[in-house]
Amino acid sequence: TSMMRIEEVCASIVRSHRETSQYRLEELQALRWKLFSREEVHAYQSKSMDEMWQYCALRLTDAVQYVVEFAKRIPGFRQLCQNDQIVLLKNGSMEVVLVRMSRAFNTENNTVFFDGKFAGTELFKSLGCIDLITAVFDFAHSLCALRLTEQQAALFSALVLINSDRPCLEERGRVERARKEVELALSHTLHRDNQDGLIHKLYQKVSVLKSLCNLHIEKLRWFRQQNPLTVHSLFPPLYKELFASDSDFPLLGIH
Ligand code: 4D8
Repeated sequence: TSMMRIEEVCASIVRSHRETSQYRLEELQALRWKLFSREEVHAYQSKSMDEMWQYCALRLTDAVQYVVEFAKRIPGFRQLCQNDQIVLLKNGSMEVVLVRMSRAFNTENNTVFFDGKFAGTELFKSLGCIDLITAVFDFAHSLCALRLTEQQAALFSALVLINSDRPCLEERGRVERARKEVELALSHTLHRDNQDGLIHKLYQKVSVLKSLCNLHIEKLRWFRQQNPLTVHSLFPPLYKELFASDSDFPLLGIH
């Protein structure tokens, strides 16, 4: 791979990230003072578990859709066979949402931008899985501590997605080659920024992401046991396809 190719891949991934982020970093920064009031937090806490799950599934699916769009614009992704595109998105889209969450996270008061204002963990109480929420917030906090630039965050997101270790890939070699390019682009950027040490810290984060996603799926199973009809009839099809393994909806937009 030539230097020019690496620069090209780099620029293209950064552009894709920028074009598919719902909010610009400056926008989120400017909104940091907008916190939910005590009464508003109480209103979320008073929702039924059912209602809060539905709402969060909707918000999460919205964020996932932007990640699907990001994936489609990563060099090489659209050239993979449909099976492999779906495998990568099924396994990686939630991970990228959690990487993106750190952009929307305020470490000064441990709040995240959710539904128009900044919210702490207590707002999610009625979900009944505060351990998941706390773990997700802790992760956002630790990723923020790395102080990634937008460019680094973009390349790290692509690296999380183009993972050739995912089970059930049909053309693993092609995924490996696409991944190599992303890896080169990331290490090139880090080297230029004089931050070669960061790469190890980023690779450590990958395993945390995996365990968080497993915990989310475990919680969904637990919720579905109690409210099977809610999941079946009221959750977004894309959410079910990605996280509730037994459904067979076509992944939106991948054809
Ligand atoms: O840019 O799309 O506006 C989280 C969801 C972020 C989950 C969203 C969420 C995000 C995960 C709602 C529920 C991260 C942004 C807003 C909605 C990612 C938790 C908080 C996006 C970045 C912050 C700001 C609950 C957006 C983890 C798990 C899901 C269940 C259904 C229980």
